[in-house]
Amino acid sequence: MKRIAFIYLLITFLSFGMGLNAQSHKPEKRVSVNLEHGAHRLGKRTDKYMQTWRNYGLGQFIHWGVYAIPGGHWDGKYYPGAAEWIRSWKGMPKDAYDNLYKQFNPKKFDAKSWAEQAADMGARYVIITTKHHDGFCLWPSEYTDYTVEKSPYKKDIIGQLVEAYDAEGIDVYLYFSIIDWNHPGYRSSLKSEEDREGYEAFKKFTRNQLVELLTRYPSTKGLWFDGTWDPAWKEQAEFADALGEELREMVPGLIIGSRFRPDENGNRHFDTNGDLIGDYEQGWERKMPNTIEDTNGNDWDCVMTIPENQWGYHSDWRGHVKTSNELIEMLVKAVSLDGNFVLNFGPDGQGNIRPEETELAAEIGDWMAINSEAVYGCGHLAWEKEDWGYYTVNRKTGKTYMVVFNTPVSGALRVKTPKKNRLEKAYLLEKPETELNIEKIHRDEYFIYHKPDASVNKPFVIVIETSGAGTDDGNYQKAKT
Ligand code: H76
Repeated sequence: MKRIAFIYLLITFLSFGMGLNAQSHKPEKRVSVNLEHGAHRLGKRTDKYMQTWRNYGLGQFIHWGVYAIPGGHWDGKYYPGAAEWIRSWKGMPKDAYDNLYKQFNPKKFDAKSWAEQAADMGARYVIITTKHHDGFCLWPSEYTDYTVEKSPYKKDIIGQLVEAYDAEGIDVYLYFSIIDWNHPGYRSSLKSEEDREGYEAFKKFTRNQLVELLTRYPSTKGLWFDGTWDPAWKEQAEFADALGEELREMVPGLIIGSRFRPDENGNRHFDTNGDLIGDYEQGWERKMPNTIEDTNGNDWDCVMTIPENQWGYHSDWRGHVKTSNELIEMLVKAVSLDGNFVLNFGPDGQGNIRPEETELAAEIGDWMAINSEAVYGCGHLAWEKEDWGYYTVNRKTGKTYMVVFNTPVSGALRVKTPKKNRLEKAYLLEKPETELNIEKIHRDEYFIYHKPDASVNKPFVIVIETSGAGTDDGNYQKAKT
């Protein structure tokens, strides 16, 4: 048995090569072994809950916790890492960090205004940190004292957010970190019997907290796990599988991505056979696929920070900060490749959303107010990719959109339709009465002429209509949405 496992590992190593360093890339070469804790389903989930998820397009991520108080600084020193990781920094005294909760009193926190802002931006779902790696709980957990209840603020933050986002019709997903620097039994890896004993207690605690969360907040639509790269967790295939099933039984249609349970060989995201574990691929963090092939035909989400790598509040953003045009492009690109785009917000220690985020949310919201039709309920259209931007197609109606980010100086936007599919009509989504000129160049190849006014500095959407074979590419239909 051991020998077989070794040979298997060797083959895996040789055939997958050294390039496999990302969190989740499907192994090139498929093998087929029987797994008890591998993928429990092949292909996409087709139920109504997952269809709702698939059609969100845009989501909001919230990272909030006691790390928002130091905001990436300690003792006048600048912490160059991600603000929510400051406790792990050598310049941060752990004791001081673990006592920050005694100052946690966000007087400006107003769940309703956060939810309204997210709705105005066009977010259809939100992922909220219930507990990040530091272990601080934003709900009054009965399984630890390290919670908001013991802070001067006292009140249940998750409860307020769930209520406020529910009221806005924004579906709530709970972020939960498997790493917990506060729990005495927590270990990143298990090196001794003592470690293992402690970790058993930690596993019970983890299970209890998750059951507690779904019991307290039954409108939760899914769980977004993090920190599951720990070697200790990678040994917990059986436990995590059973836990996942238990949680799924609590909430009909519960959605859990691929960053949760490992298979029995410790493979994450994709099991030993190369099949996706969980309901969608959860490895596109601060990066995106470039082609539909990169997605392996799976559902996926991309979670994105506004600066380079800051999730929690860092008072001093350095380096490139993304603009609304960049973020809108990422959103549309995600939708065009059958994914969701989730934009992160890191409120400060008082509960304010920072002004930069507020401005971007408003700019994205202004664009969505006009163009969201090309986002919601839309997915991939398997036409040749063009330099001007991205096609999206409504999964139900087949209505087809060109979202244009780069206008050529000629004003001629190339469209190549699939065989026997004629381009009949093109008009601006914003001004449906303005028909755009279409010129046929070769067979199946057309130019649509449109050059926006020089003052236009936002992407725009052209609706196109075809006749003949129809726009059905047979690809998005597979999802039965
Ligand atoms: C690394 C890491 C964590 N995963 C992101 C979603 C953030 O929570 C970051 O701290």
